[in-house]
Amino acid sequence: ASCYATLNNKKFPDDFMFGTATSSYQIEGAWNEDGKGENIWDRLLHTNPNFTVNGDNGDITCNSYHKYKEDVALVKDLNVTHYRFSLAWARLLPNGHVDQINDAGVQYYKNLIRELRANNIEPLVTIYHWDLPQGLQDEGGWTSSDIVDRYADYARLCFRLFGGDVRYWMTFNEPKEFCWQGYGEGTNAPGIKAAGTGEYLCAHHVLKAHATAWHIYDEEFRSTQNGQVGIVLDTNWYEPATNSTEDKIASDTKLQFIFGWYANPIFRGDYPEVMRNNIQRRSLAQGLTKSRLPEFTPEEIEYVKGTADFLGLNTYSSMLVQPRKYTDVSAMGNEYDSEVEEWYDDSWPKGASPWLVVTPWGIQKLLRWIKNEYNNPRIIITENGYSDYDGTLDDVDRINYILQYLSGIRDAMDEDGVNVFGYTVWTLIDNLEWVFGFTNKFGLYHVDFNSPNRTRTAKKSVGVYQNIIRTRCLVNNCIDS
Ligand code: PNW
Repeated sequence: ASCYATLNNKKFPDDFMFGTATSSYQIEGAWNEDGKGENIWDRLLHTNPNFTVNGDNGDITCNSYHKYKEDVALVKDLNVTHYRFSLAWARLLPNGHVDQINDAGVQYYKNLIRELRANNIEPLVTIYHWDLPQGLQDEGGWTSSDIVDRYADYARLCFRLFGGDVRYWMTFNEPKEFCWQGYGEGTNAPGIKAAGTGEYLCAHHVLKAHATAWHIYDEEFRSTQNGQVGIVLDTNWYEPATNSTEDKIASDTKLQFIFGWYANPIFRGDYPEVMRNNIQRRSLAQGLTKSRLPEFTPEEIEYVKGTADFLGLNTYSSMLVQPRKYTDVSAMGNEYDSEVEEWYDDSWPKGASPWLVVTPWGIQKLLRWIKNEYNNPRIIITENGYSDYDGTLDDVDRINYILQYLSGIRDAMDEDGVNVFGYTVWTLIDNLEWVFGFTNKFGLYHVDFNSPNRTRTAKKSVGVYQNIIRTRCLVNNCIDS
C-alpha cells in the first residue's frame, strides 16, 4: 500500500475520456456463423493448433457475437464514457472484397453501436485489429501492394455504413506487432518468416493504406460526419542502460525503429533518418543492390504526412537498451538493423505475459519523448493493462498497475504539458490472448471459459476503476487541477 502515497493527487480534467477496449477475434467467437468468412487467425489456428498454448483459438472465446448486450451492460456498469472495439473485416466482407457484403455482419455492428449509444457510451472503432480475411492473404496479404486499395475500399465502406454514429476511428491497431510478428518472425498470423524484408514491406503498405483511408474520410465524410481518424501505435519505453551518451543514443534509435517507423511518416514525413541510413548500409553490406527498406516517393511522403487527427498509444512495459555489441552483418530483422540490444531488468515485477513488466516510471518519459518528437500531438492511451495467470477476482496487482500508470500519465500532463485526452484499459473481459490463448488474463471482468454461458464476473479492479472515474482522482482527496 505504500505506493499509494506516491500517486499523483491532481484531478483528471472533466472531459478526460476513460474507457476500456477489446478486439473482434479475441472476444466475438461465432467464427463461421451468419456468413462470416475465414480470416488468417481462423486458418492458422485450425491448421496449426500447436501455435497457441493448449491449442486455444477464437472459435467461441467469449461468445460476444451473441452476448454483446451483456458486454455493453458491463461497459455501462464500469462507468466509462467510451468503448474501443474492432470490426472483423471477414464478418463484413467474407472474402475481403467489397463486391460481397455480409448483411448479418453489418447488422451486428449496427446493433452494437446502437446499444452503446443508447447507453451513452461513445464507440471508438478500430477498423483493423489483426484479422485479415484469408482470401486477401491468399492474394498476398500485407506484403502485396494490392492490399492498399482493398483496405481503402473496406475503410470507405465502414465510414459509409457506421460513420453516422462514430466520432473516433482508428485505422490500424499496432502495425508494428502484426507486421513484425506476422510477416517477419512469424509468431502471429499468417505466420510468415521473412525477417528483414517482410516486416518493412508490410509496414510500407499499412502506411499507404492508413493515409488513403484518412484522405477518403477527409474528402468524402468529414464534413457530414464530423469525426476524427487516427492510428494506434505501440511501443515500450526504452531506458538507456547507463547515463552514457552511447546508451542515450541507443534509446533514441530504438524508439525510432519501433515507433518512429510508423509515427515519423505520419507526423513528420518519411521514415526516420537513422532507419534509412542503417538499413541501407546493412543491405549493401549484405550484398544487396538496394535497401531492404522500401522508399516513399516525394509525392507519397507528402500524401502520408499529416494523416492523423490523433495518436492512439498502446504501452505496457519498459526495457533497458545499449548499442548492440556483436553486430553480425548477415543477421536479418528489424532488431539487428537497429544495432541496439534490449532487455528487461530482473528486478522489475512481471505480469503473466513474458513481455509485461511493471515500470510505471517509463510512461511519463515515453509521453514526454513523443510530445517533443512529434510537436505535441493529441494522444489517447488506447491500451494499457495487466495480465495474470489465474484471473483472480482479488486482482490487486492489476489495481496497482492501473493506478501507477494513470499517475504517470497525469504527471506527464501536469509537469510536461503532454496532450493526453483519454485512457482505455486493456481489456473489458478476459479473452483470447493470441498465442498465449486463455492463459494470460487481462480482463477487468473474469470470464468462465468452462461454462457454456461464458459467465462474466466483476473483479476487484472494476470497483476501483469505477471510483477513479467518479472522482476523477487516484487518491482519497484530490486537489483541483
Ligand atoms: C496488444 N509487446 O498486443 C494488442 O493490441 C491486444 O490485442 C493484446 O491482447 C494486448 O496488447 C495484450 O497483449 C501486444 O510484446 C502484444 O510489447 C505484444 C506487445 C505489446 C502489445
